[in-house]
Amino acid sequence: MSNKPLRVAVTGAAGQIGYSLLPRIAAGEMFGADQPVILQLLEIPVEGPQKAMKGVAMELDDCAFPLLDSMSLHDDPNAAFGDADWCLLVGSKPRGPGMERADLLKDNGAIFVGQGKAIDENAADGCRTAVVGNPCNTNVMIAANQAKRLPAENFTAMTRLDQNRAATQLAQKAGVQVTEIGNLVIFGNHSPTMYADFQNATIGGKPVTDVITDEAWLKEQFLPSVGKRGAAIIEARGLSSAASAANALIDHVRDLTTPSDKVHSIAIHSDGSYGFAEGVWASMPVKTTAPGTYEVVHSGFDQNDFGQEKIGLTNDELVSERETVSDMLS
Ligand code: NAX
Repeated sequence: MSNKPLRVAVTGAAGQIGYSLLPRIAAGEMFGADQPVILQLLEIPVEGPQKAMKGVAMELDDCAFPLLDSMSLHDDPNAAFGDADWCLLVGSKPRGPGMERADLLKDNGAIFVGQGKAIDENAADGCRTAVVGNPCNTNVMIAANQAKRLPAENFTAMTRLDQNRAATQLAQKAGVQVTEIGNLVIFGNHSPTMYADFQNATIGGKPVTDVITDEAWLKEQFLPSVGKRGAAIIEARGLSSAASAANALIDHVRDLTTPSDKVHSIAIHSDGSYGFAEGVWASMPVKTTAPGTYEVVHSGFDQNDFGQEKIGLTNDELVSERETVSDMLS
């Protein structure tokens, strides 16, 4: 094993996504079977989460993962992001009962101001950051805005869980394996306004709309069901998605570090493609051109009036989130 270990910082290490995610990173599922990793774990400076993070680290030790070079545990983002090649920002404050979305945006925004600064000052040159903590599109914008040393393109947010959810729902409706679903992309915000673009997706190489001819189901059941799947999981499990979210982050980073023609959904710094406002972080189709580097895919995703309207709505929400946190952007 001759590769130099990658330094991977993970926030929210004692949380439920962290518990599903960390063993899979240490097992090589994110960065490859010949890539050792150093895990730099961050939790809030509070006794309970710090103690729980130690317990997670003990379990990782007990797995004796050959690829886990070492671990360090932190309560300070400056130390946790030191020389990090990847920062996986999972931890954030959950929405409490009666809390307005604007309050959630501002409370979490403050976390991502601090973490963006800490990444700017401490992470490796070329560090890539992926944000999971919600509201992830706006949180990543805030962090990137603080980290001027690094290009905005190095900051992404996760919509892969939404893509995976949508793929399975289409496959189940059509009665085929999920591997038959192609060209399926999420546009916009990781929120119920997202648009799972079934009109350009394929099933067994044919347009979805040729295989699933029930347009009312696609528009009135499929789309809301993908957008509200997180709430349905909470209703069923009493807890939010964790194993599927960790799995989606594995997919997100693995596909972003593996150059190929495969199209996947990630929320990126908008250059105005697909009509998104410049400078918001919007999910759209990309393909990976070099490890950690992507380009927006333009062909194959033409939008009719319905698609344009949906993209317009999710863009409006992203713009309004940006306005809510404007005092955190310089
Ligand atoms: P948990 O509440 O189980 O864990 C979050 C952990 O983050 C806690 O241990 C907490 O102490 C820690 N934390 C909070 N602020 C921190 C900070 N400033 N620095 C370091 N650690 C901090 O939540 P979990 O289920 O793991 O979910 C984590 C985040 O993922 C939430 O914001 C959640 O909304 C978001 N999700 C995003 C998804 C996506 O598709 N983008 C889907 C799944 C998930 O809902």
